[in-house]
Amino acid sequence: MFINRKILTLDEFTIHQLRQFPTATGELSSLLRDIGLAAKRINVEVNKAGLVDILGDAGAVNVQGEDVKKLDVYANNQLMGVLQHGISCAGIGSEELDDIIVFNDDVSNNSKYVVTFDPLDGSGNIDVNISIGTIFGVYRRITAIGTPCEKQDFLQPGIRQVAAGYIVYGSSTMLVYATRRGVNGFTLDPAIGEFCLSHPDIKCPPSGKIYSVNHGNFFQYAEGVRKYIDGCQKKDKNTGGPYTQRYIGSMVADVHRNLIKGGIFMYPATTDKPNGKLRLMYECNPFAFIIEMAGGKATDGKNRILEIQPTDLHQRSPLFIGSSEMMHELENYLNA
Ligand code: P6P
Repeated sequence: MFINRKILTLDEFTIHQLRQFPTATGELSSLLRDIGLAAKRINVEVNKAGLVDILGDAGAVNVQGEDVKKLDVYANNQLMGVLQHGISCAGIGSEELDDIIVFNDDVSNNSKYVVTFDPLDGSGNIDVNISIGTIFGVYRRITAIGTPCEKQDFLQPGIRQVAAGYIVYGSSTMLVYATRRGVNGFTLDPAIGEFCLSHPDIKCPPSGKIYSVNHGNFFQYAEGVRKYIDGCQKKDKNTGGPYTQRYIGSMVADVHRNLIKGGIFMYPATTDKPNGKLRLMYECNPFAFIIEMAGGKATDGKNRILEIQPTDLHQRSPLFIGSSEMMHELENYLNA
């Protein structure tokens, strides 16, 4: 009987990684598997979202007599649940919650990591069936093991992440995560209910032909940004233009495409949003870690995203992220 050992599930992959580091405790591998479990549960509900008229919208009671929750609340609860009942996480910071959640039980207090996440980014796109995603970042806590985690464990620069990743609920459901050993992508096989290694050792192409930005805000952008966007639209000696413009309005889908194909994604500061729209801790930092581990770059227009010292769990940051050569082209315009 032929057993296809080439297809590694997420569990097999993380255990294989663990075997290469005999001194590792396995906590990070266990945490990543926990997130994978939550992602599978979220995926089931996201795929049913189109049936909300039948199954009932948030606040309704479904046929099983359960309260139907908004999908992002459901996603938040799934992630919080698996992490609280795992062995690797002392607490979480979520886009859905005003403050951090300190799990404060014996097992959690003895855990090494804290996790920030946006449980369902782009959830406004659910009712028009556009891809959405979950984004997460993992930090090693700086307070003493054995004590409840604290806010300072979360407000660390993104360079202190030990892992980061996302799940994109699209034409297929993919989980991509980065550690300092590289970036790997796993596609959910519904037949066996497992994430299977489909994109090993992802590298962001150093250049590409795609630029992603909301043109509706064009006249609110700084002059250097507007000049770069012009350069993307025409043959320009300072850019590889003309490029193709692709903007889904769902960051996980846009950045995932540019990670695989090469490209640049921009959410600049605008006059309405002088600090940009995207959140540093659970949108910009995780993607900046992933893109840098894949060979790309991420800045706020001036500073490397991963070196920004956070002061608030929900602070926003402008974001420019993507292929290294395209980011270099952009910097020539921003620094002109
Ligand atoms: P705009 C979704 O709401 C989100 O946070 C990101 O996923 C997406 O890239 C961005 O906002 C879109 O914002 O202002 O262009 O609609």
